[in-house]
Amino acid sequence: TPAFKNKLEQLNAAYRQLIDTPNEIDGLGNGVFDRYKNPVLTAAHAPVAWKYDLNPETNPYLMERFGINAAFNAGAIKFNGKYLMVVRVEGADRKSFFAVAESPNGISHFTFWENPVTMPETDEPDTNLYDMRLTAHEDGWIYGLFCTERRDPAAPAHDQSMAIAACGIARTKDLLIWERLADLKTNSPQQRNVVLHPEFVDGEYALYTRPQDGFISAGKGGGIGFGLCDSMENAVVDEETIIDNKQYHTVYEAKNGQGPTPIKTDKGWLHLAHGVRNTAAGLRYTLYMFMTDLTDLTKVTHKPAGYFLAPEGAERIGDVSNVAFCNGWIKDEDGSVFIYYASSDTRMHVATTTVDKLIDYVTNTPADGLRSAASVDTLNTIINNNKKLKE
Ligand code: M1P
Repeated sequence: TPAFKNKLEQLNAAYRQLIDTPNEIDGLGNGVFDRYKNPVLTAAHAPVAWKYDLNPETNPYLMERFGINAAFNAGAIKFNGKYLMVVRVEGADRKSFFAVAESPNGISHFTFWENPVTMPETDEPDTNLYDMRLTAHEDGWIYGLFCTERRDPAAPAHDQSMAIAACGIARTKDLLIWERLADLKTNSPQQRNVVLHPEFVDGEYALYTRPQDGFISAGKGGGIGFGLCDSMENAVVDEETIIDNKQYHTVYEAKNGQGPTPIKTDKGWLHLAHGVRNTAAGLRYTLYMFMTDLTDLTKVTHKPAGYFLAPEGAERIGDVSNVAFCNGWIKDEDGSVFIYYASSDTRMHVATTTVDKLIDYVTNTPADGLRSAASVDTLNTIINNNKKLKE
């Protein structure tokens, strides 16, 4: 019918306009990174052909048959000259799945590939999958480590929210075909935010983990752990050493988790992580950074005080408000860094910087003195040094 045709034209035009929208740096920034005016990916970026049955016979009202709720917490990698995100897409049914979106420049025109990722299941099917970290490992595979969530078999009938989170593992050469491997085994009852280090360590695979006692609460766990395993097929980490713990009265007081795969620099490994604290308004997630030693990966050599990036303005509002989360960044050949962060479990943004700036930030920003008086001392040092410049 003309009405069907007309509505479809409007839907296609709106989609095209969104994908074609350029992006630009927003404001002066803080010298460390630049934010951008537009999010790089949202639920509205889902192709029309995902949401609608386009056959007028079976969908005469041109209704959405598959609602897309959010596009967030994406892993990222540069592949064949394109900037790719493996996005956590969440449907109206609350299930997340992975889908690849690609951009020619890293800051705009992100377009989903035609089909989402078909992730093979293990013998114990996943109820929900999310938050993939991509690592191009020196063994030649691209690994995707993600959270697989299933109902806790010990949950009583009246409790339909008790869940167990574990680390799912898959590998690929082209991001199209994925080989699913066995879930990671560790000693922790719950495991999220697991990330594969890109290099072998003494011939073994090295993993950043996040042991925790409950599905939401960290309990005795909650820090960023580090462990080794001899194979990614039936991967087992017997021993986790906490390299970066949660700490009283910091932005990572309640729990923390490794973000994307660390970036190697000549000064050390750059890490981006999220820290969580509890407030009267609920959990607040911000991003922070630290650096580890080039040879001893368990040694944190530098750690600036406080957050690196916190949700701002419209970023503060979404399905789970007051959340900044990052599990993907790309280091380009020229030293530029594209940080893909999600806001409030709803949409994806980019922040750009360089490896040199991140090294400067991590090595020259004062550490947390853990007391108000120490913060005032730090501030006075800066102010008084600036006064001397005027003399
Ligand atoms: O809702 C905020 C985040 O909560 C979880 O993060 P963490 O494991 O550190 O608590 C995850 O579910 C993450 O996906 C989500 O963005």
